Amino acid sequence: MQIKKIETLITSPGPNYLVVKIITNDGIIGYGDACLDGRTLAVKSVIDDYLSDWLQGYDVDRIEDIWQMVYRGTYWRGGPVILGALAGIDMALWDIKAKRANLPLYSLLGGKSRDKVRVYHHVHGQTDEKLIDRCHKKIEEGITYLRYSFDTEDPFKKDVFFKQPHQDVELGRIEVTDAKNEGQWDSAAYAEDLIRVTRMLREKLPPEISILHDVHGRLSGVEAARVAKELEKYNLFFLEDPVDHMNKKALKHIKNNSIIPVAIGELYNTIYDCSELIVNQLVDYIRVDISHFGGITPLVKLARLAEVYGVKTAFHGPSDISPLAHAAMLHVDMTVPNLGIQESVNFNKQIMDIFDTGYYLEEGYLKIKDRPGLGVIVNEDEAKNYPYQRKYMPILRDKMGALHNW
Ligand code: KDG
Ligand code: MG
Repeated sequence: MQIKKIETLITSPGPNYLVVKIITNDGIIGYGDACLDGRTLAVKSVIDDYLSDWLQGYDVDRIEDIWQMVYRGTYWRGGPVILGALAGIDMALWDIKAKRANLPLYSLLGGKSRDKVRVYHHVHGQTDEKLIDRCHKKIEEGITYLRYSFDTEDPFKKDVFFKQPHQDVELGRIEVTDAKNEGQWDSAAYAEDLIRVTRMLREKLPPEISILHDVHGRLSGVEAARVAKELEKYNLFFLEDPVDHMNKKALKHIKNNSIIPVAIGELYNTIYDCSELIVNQLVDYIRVDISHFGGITPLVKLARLAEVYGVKTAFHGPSDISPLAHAAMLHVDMTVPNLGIQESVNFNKQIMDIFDTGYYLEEGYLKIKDRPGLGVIVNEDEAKNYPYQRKYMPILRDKMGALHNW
């Protein structure tokens, strides 16, 4: 069976979602997710202008070979744009393979290691009261793992707030429509507030509720090591991206100075970018993003490598990747023995009307319906109602006006 056609479609029922559609010569359709927040059109161009003609006629069964061809055969390797395009194609090919076998994808990956997958959701509060309130709402929904974020008031200037732009995606999108609207940042104030808010949450929430925080690469090595040491006593499930993902040596500093579980990964694009962290056990949870990492094929390889070194998975699952990506990760989560947790979101109604997900949330766990393939039904007519919207990623600047990680 051969690839007859590769198409892309963009739908924007909130975030811009880029969907890859592969049609085989005998009419089977596979879908994949190639979303890349803020660079959607660049990924679309790689697929439409470089890959779709080239891959026409290839045997759909040869997923690994097609993956190697696109990754190594094109000579210029790496980066989220190319790996995003490859992810969409890889997911669509796995969708086809499992549909042909009339099996849910996890069955081809080794079968179930568990019946359901534990998830964490985001909670954000501009004030302590709002944050606690939001936590209670989530706990009522059955969510027991909460990733918190908060606004920090400038200690020197009343009514100026340092906002964490990766905040609770259910309450507001990350992208901005005005790129010139830049935010302010002060790491010292944030670090103190992080310690204070964590203490407050631990005091006010029941002890069985797990809390975790995403630093989003905003601290330096020494700042992060100090914070990690302070937070040790509050029993965090993990501290995510405590430093910039390329500052790998700083993770050693953090590990040498605290026993806090560390999670990192959403900005790595290949296994070659992060395998040393696993092998040297500088990370406890590896949390790459399937849509920026080349799809299911490398995700499974990474999970297997992590298993050997006792590292768990906690794949990146924000709302800026579509339910197709969430479903694909869930199939991997179902099968790997070393699942830690899955980041997840409640998608809004417009998104759910386009993507009939094939999975559902029940008492804080995701469960999968045993549909063939990824199990997601894509309503293309509905998708057309939401055309592409131009959006940018946020920008933060420190008090001297220099750019800061957000
Ligand atoms: O588009 C960027 C988001 O995917 C990212 O900021 C979300 O850090 C994030 C997370 O852990 O969900
Ligand atoms: Mg993150």
